[in-house]
Amino acid sequence: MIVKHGDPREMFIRSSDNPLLTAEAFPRMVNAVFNPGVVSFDGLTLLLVRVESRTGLSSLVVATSPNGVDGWEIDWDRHMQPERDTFSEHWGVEDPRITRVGDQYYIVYTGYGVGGPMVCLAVTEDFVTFERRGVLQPPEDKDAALFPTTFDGRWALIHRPAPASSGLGAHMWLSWSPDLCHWGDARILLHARRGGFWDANKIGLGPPPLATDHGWLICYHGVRVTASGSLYRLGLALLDIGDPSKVLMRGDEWIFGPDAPYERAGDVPDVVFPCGWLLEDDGDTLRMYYGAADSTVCLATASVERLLAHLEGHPSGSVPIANSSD
Ligand code: BMA
Repeated sequence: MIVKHGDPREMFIRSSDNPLLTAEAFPRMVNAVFNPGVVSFDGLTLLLVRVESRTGLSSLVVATSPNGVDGWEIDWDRHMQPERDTFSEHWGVEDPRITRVGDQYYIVYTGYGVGGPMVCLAVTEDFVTFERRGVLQPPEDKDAALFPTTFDGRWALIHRPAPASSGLGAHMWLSWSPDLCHWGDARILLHARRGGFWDANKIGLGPPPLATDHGWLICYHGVRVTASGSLYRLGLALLDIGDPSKVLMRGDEWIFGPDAPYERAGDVPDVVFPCGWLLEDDGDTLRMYYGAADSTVCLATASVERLLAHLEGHPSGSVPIANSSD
């Protein structure tokens, strides 16, 4: 059963089975399990879960369920361990976003190297072996995912470089590549807003973009820094289906934020952090999997139609807002 938490007008409804996965459910003693990528695989919902061990370093472990809600099996043998002798994964692998391309799954993840976090790619067909394809964007850069199609022969990557000068803000960028190896033509896709906004100063992509009849639906996190820590909340935007560098709409308000006890307390309190979502066969029900408070794996469900209607109904929804900064 799915029940809400908080206001009934919320668009994302939390699962009553939350948290779906906790560290205690894992076969080895680990510190935390969170921020999973998700795909439908072999008739099952497959999560690639970020597992933080008691060293503090993370790896990615497969968990599957027949219905995406309960009956989870944790497959410790299907495990993407960091290649600790490489410069890009010395301190672990984190936050996978998975894009299916034909029979292959492109996993864009954060490699935590001695130079800082960077955007890396691994490809798998079976979630048993993971072929490293290297670094897509150097440090500091994270919160990245590929689109499932090319555009005029070029791959598009959304990512979030963090400039050394923090006054510049951390924005979402779009970069292009003919071969998934050489990247360029980089420009800002969505600016972090400024001032009192919930998404002022620092934003980053959540799950990979979702194709809809109206465009690519984007969910992103915004970070509000408060006197007692950072608040991670989620907002929506829509990109042109043929040219994702065109931002068609962006909501002014956050649409999901920490509210339930398991989101408000944990290793990092007040964090909801999705890296994957899955559209059900009805073409409308969207299951969003997210890390709660950097501690557990949770699920919230929404109607795509309602999310799009929310964007349409917003003041900023009717005007192009690329390059908007206030
Ligand atoms: C971000 C990422 C996430 C994490 C979040 C909140 O920068 O590192 O992995 O969930 O911070 O701590």
